[in-house]
Amino acid sequence: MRTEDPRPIALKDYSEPDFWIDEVHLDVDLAPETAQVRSTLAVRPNASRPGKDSLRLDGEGLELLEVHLNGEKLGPNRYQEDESGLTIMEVPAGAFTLTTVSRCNPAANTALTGLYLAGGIFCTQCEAEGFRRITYMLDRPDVMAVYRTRITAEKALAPVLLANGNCVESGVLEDGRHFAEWHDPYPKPSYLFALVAGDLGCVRDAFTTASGREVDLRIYVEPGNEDRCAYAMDALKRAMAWDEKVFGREYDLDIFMIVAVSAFNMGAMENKGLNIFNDKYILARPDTATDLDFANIEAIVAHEYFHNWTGNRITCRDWFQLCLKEGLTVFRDQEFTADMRSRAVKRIADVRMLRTHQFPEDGGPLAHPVRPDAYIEINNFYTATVYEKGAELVRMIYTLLGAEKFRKGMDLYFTRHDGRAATVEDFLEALSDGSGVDLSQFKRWYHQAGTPEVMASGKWDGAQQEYVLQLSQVCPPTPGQPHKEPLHIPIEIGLLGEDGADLPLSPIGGTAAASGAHVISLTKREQTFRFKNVTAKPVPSLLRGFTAPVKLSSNLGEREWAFLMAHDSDPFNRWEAAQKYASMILTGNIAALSNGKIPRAGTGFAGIVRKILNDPGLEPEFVAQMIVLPAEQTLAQAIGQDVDVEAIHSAREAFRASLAEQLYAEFERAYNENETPGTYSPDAEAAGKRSLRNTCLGYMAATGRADAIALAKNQFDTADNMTDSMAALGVLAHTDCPEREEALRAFHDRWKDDHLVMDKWFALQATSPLPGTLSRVRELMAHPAFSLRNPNKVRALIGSFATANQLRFHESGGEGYRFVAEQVLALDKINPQVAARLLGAFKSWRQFEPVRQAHMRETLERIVSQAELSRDVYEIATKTLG
Ligand code: B3K
Ligand code: ZN
Repeated sequence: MRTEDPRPIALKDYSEPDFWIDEVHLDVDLAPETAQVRSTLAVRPNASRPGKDSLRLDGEGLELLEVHLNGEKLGPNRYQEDESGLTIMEVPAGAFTLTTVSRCNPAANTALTGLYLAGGIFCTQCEAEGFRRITYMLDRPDVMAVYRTRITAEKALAPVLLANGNCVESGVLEDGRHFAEWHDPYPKPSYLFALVAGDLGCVRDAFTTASGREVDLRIYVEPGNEDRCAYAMDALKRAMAWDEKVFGREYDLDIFMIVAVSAFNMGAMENKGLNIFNDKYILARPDTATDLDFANIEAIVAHEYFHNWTGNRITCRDWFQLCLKEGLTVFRDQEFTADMRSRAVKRIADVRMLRTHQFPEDGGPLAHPVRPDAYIEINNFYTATVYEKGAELVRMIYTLLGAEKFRKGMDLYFTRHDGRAATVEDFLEALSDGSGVDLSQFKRWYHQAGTPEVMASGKWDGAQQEYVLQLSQVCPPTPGQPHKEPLHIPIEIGLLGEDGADLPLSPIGGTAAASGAHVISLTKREQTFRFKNVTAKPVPSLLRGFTAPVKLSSNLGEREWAFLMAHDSDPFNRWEAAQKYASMILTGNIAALSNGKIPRAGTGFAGIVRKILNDPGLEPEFVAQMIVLPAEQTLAQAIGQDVDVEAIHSAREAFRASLAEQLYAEFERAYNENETPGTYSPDAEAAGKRSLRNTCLGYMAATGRADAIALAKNQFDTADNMTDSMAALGVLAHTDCPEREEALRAFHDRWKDDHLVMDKWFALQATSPLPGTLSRVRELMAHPAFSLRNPNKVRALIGSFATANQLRFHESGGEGYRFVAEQVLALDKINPQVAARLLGAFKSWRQFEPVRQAHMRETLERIVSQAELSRDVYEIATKTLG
């Protein structure tokens, strides 16, 4: 906890460590309340920082028992201990071994970082700085060591003992105790260390790598959950094969293990050879998991596996380089999903995610570059900017280089830096050297925060038969960065002729990027691009595939958006046009509502939706995406200031109902035609049908017609899979109808002993737009299945309320804000990382109308005025206030 205002750590202050540690031997003796750790470090001075005679190690919350140097026990005058570590004085000039014996208390560890005991399982989480809560260490990613870990525990308490690498020895001891010893031959930073011990069931499989290595694959779960691992295992094998094929990367140990635990601060963790997962992202059975759960499992299993090369074999020199592993690995998992499922749908989902989470971050008080230059608490920087925008930067490089050169650059990156801790500069240099493409201006993307705005204005010059496209870019100021330099922005474009087909593009001058005639590079503040032989006035399709994370504005009007929505050959831009068109109608209707005017019914829009619903050539999931209206939060962002959440909600609901009235028959037909009879399969095609069907159900129910509600009730009663059950329950739970409570109760009674399904039940109620939602959320906090100590529960109930229920979180009296703040403060004492995450719900506070703004400011000020805040919450609260 904070005693004085914490000092930021800055990238410019980076220096190499005074010592290197090449080997770590751990001997961990586990009991719930005392884990005793004997650690022996092989230390050697860093030749580039000579003459250092004291060694400073990180250590937090440890009880130090003994210190030995080269086998000799040191008296207390030879070392000094304080709250953040241990200093050994007068160390030898050459290499030496240092042994410490210390204790920590896993059962009392509610922060879930370091070594903790939850649900009867001992488990570790070391990234970013958790290892120092297990034992004393140079706990920084540029110190890479080979680890040998011996675990001892009572066999009845922990029959399974796991750590990184290969198991080299195990055996039975006296008094019902046993041990296992693990050795990981690959040098790694301490943040990739892991240990798990407990009573776990195991599902096994095998994978043979391209070079013939037999890999033993294991998924460990709570006994009883073995029947929910098949999909994760299948995804793992597909990810292993994909990484060999697409990136030429093979797995490098004889065993790969995944452990699923129910108390985990985030999604999963890529510890070497021993990934630890939030069980939400492993366990799935058709009756307990939705299609979205299956898709997330596939993506996250792959993401963590891909880290073995991008993160583990090549790690980060310091935490400022976090995007080096995260942005790159997200890009890799996005490509994997695109190859496994539908590329178009995946791109839409990723851009949706970027816009809902990253754009507000980049445009608000917490804006920071993809490579931040300072932090107070590094755990606050596992952000949408580092991850999602970080992935967009890699994607832009991919677009600029083209597939072949990108692969050459990546190959060079792997050979140059394997086994090392690298920087963003190293990455860009390898990509540039490997491809021959200059990325020097591109590098600005990594240190300049904020979402660039690109303005496009196109004109057809009939006399010259040319299309002239003027582009300009600006990037608004962000905290600490008042002035911005122009960025290198790849923009894919197309021109549509009268019939809606693409015209051949002939750029004039050197405007086309090397890799494709349709990608142009905007590098200056203002630039003009010309295309010749354009014989009739075209409609431009700009930023196809969303080739750059920018906000694009243009001189296109509703007519052109409608045209693009109906015809664009680029599926992303077709979806984009639908969103733009809908957003134009909706923002108009929101203004109309506030001025007492009549909102538009959007018959033109409905007409195109009708055509899309009737087009058998389109994949169902794409159709579903095309017809979903922009979310309330997206509309709030589009309006940008003085946001009135009630007007947004009412206008959007009214428009949904109006579309549903106009197209009821079509929705009903699509509902019936997209049934997926027979055995449930989680594949993308079947999932797409369910998605479209359930989107149609939502529309029909928006009319409030009794037959639509009855249809939802019937689907709820008869569904044989969680996707259809949840979709129907969602409709009922968010509608003021008599079936609501009954369905919620039935669902509860069926699933009350299943903690993952109960999270869905909590989230559904927390996201209800009905009045009374906040009091329901308060009541649910007292439900026996809820606990502030379990991050999934907090996210399901409080997190969904704060971040996925714009209408109710922002109730005009400020009750929603005060409630969430109360929970943030209570949680801060239990788990600061989860508390700080939750506080993120306030980041866009300045975009709301004055009364709400005042409530939010007051709430944030009250948080900041608390005496004992964690660094995590302190940093987010003070920065949010600005
Ligand atoms: N690397 C971890 C995240 C660690 C978060 C630490 N606060 C999971 C991932 O990105 O794959
Ligand atoms: Zn990651």
